[in-house]
Amino acid sequence: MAAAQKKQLLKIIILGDSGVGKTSLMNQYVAKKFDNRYKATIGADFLTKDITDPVTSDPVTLQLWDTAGQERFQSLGSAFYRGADACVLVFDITVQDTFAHLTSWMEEFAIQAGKKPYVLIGNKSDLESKRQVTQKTAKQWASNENVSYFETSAKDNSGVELAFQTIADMALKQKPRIEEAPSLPGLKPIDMSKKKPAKQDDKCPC
Ligand code: G3D
Ligand code: MG
Repeated sequence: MAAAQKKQLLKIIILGDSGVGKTSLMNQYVAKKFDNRYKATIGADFLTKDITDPVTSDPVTLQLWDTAGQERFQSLGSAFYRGADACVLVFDITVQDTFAHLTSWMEEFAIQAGKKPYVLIGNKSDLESKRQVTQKTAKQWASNENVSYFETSAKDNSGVELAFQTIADMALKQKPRIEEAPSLPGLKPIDMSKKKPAKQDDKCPC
């Protein structure tokens, strides 16, 4: 019988101002595998999507965490961020303020989750005539922060798959593989270099 496959779990959170399209993007990405379990205790929704690790071909479950609207008050609570492996930071290309607030979202993520990969999404690319943030400005911000920038439309499903696939790949690369998991807690490796040398005058009974 074949050995059970190891399954990696990645927690990816989606951040940005209210109305930028976070929920729409997640629904669009997950589409065919919708899981709307509501986490009443922490006030957040997550959806799951199964993908395959492009390097090992092992199965991976993406757990995509959406807010339940609390982002209006910028208080998502530590449970939302806890254990996050990566982040998708979203603004709306038609609303300048949502771009101006990116830095504070990014800083909050860094404080709460530590140094983890993230990507930047400029959403609503179908509304080109209403654009307030140029591609050049957004790309410059992303380049300064050393992150990838994607323009998407959750409405016409453009660029969505690529953006989420990219962040999943980045998160997988920085997360230890299951078979590389650290050794059992409490067991320290023995440092042989610190072992006392045998005394010269030891009487050997043999
Ligand atoms: P949020 O989860 O970030 O708060 P939502 O944002 O996903 O709830 O989206 C907010 C509004 O923007 C919704 O419209 C939604 O339909 C719209 N929207 C989301 N993504 C896009 C997009 O790519 N293009 C366009 N044109 N609209 C988008 P309503 O009218 O329901 O408030
Ligand atoms: Mg929402």
